[in-house]
Amino acid sequence: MNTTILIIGACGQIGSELTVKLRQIYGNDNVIASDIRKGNQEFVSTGPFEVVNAMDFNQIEEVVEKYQVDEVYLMAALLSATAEKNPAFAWDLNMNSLFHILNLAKAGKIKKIFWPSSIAVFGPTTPRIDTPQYTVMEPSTVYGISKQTGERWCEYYSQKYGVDVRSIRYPGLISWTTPPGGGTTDYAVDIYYKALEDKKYTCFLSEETALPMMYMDDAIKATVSIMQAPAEEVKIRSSYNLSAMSFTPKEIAAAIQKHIPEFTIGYEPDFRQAIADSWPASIDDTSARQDWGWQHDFDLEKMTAVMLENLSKKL
Ligand code: AKB
Repeated sequence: MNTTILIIGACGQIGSELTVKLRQIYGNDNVIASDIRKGNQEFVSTGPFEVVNAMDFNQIEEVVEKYQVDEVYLMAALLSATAEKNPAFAWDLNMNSLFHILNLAKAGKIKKIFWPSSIAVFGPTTPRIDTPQYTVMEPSTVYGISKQTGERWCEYYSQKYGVDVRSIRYPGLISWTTPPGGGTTDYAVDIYYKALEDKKYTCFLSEETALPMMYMDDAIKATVSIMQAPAEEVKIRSSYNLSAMSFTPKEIAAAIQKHIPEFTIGYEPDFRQAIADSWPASIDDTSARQDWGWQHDFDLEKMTAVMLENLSKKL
């Protein structure tokens, strides 16, 4: 029997690549892409697309019923830097959308949910190096508070109502297809564009700010893999730590200079420095590796080569 999937937030940074991947796996007609507005990505015309406001329960329910949706990937969210500028809206969007999907699953209208969490669930009192799966969590950003609260609700719905919800704490994600929007880790995408276009980049974080990062192919692989894992392997129903690499702005600049020797970087930290300083520098993801076999493929060198090669063709 076919699995029918709805992706909410399909035109965003993760959603775009996830839609393409899931259509390859499950077939174009079985993966319904949706977003608040139609994007111009190629996938928009290769399969069903619906305009859906993630905050509107009725709209989501209508699409779920129309296509007899089995699984929902809820990728719509306001990220850390944007959320600080509009806390009330960030809270409404990030929480209401999650409740809508959890309640549809509780009512038996969908069978499985993917909901992304983030390293932002950790805060300044969390151990920063090799941050464990279970540790102090006192997030100091609106985004982090919404993700941490969301994790608690996921676990609650799983335990109380048997909802099959699966989640990953994404680190900063780096890709060349769709630009990210409003994150603190997004400098690590922008730097590649500026290296190719201007041969120089001014970073909004200081040179020694280490953060956990991941190439998008790895993030998509992890997402598909946790969703395809047998239910009993997914032992954690809040969210899994996930890790691939960790680097500072100075280190990514050095990796780029191996390909573009004339590239230079300067530093002008802004309000995003405080957000980065409250997050882990590196993550211990032993549980994901043990429970459902997570393995990453990309390190900083490999990712830099792929990013520069693809972006230079695109720009
Ligand atoms: C952000 O920087 O807000 C996101 C994240 C780490 O969740 N990329």
